[in-house]
Amino acid sequence: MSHNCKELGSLTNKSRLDPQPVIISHDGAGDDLLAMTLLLSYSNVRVIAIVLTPADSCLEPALQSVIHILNLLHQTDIPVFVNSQSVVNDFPVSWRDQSYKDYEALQSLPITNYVDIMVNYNLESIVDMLPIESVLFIETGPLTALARMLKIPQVVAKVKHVYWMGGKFRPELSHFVIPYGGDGSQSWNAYCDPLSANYVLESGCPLTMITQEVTEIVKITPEFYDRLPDTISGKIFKIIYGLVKGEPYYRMWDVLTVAYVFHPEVFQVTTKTCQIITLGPSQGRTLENDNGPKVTVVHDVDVEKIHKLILKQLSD
Ligand SMILES: [Ca+2]
Repeated sequence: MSHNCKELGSLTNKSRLDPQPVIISHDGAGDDLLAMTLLLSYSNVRVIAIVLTPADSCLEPALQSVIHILNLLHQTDIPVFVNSQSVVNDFPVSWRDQSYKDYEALQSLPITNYVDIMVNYNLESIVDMLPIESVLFIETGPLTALARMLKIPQVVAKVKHVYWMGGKFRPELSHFVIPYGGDGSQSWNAYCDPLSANYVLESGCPLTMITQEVTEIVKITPEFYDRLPDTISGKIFKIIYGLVKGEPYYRMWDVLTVAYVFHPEVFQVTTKTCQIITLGPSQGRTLENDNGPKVTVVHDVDVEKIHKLILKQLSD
């Protein structure tokens, strides 16, 4: 716990003068759009780029949703990079199609003064966006794009910390979202691209996994939904969560990942050494291994407190 608190403590102190640069990379689902929305509400960070991999989404509606939200939040100076490299194991088509419904629903929040946003299809050119300071990377999808970026020496040299929604260390606690073709021992974001996940794990970059275990205990409760504020950010949450809040399987996966970065004090973490299985039915599994790289594993959270903190943040 202390390691991460220190990390964020220094972020918070520094932020009063100089917002911490962050790159968020996501895979375009509604949950990702909300994670991005929440991140953009914090004034102590500076989002210098958004990277979109259409893994749990279809590219066109996901990209248009990102552009729509950046316009709604008047953050149109943030460049968007599209990573078109395919993943290994695709998300189910029915999940990806949800991105059309997300985009359609967002149209109920019209844009008054539309501003074009720079969309760059050459991910390697993200080096042009790198600041002098080190950068936090948040990934709420498979690690495909991040592995690509970490193959660029200038990017690796800038990584302060990587936060990833992925990893599963106690498969027996996970009773749903079993990947087809997999044995259920892995998180979706790892199963989707095990080779990239393994590349990032072995890159030597400091890595925190917001695991399947912790995300599975945070639901979108009626109390949380009803208290979403009437701010622009709150309305975006209301619209996207409004499409799924009745679904019994739905959890706060990617949003929780961003919330962890800012509120680590209400989470429980531990340190593990592990490897990632890259082949066979367990591919994507994070398996404890004494000889593997050390990672920070987020495994529990005070649900009531994190709900309150997110609601407060969206109210400001
Ligand atoms: Ca995602």
